[in-house]
Amino acid sequence: MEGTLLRSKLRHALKLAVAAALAATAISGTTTTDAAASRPSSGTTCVIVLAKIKPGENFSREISRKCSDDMADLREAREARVPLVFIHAEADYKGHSEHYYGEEPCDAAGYGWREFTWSIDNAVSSLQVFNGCRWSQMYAEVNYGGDVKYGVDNYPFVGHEMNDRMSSLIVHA
Ligand SMILES: [Ca+2]
Repeated sequence: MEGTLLRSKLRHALKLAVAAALAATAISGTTTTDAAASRPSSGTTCVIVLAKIKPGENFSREISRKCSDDMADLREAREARVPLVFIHAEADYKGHSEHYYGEEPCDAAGYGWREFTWSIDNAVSSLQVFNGCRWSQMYAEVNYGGDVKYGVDNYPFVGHEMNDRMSSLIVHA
């Protein structure tokens, strides 16, 4: 009698374990699929216009953001603005790209990204700088934290130590 009860309990425990394992698989499967689906396609470029860092702040506010597969759609957003930094999800300035423009070229205070948007966070593989934004500080964590790489000029590849890890960035003259 006790043996039967024990077997019954064991079967029940096994069923629960299998159910839990299936649920875990389903959850991780969904998460992976969603993350892959929500990444912009490799041909997509975003043009983002930034304000200068204000006194008392440590990051640049976004004034506008427009994304498209067709660069002609982005012409208006680029006009009358100064290119600052282009970051790309693949090496050699390829893949999904975020093109940051500003109201003015870089000065000593420069521009700061305290937290990359989800579409490029932990994905940057190459970086181009313009208009005096020569010096860069690339951080592995948000809010200018974690490992840092001090850069100068362009990077067709940001290096194995920072590849697909960057979450915040400062550029300045
Ligand atoms: Ca990448």
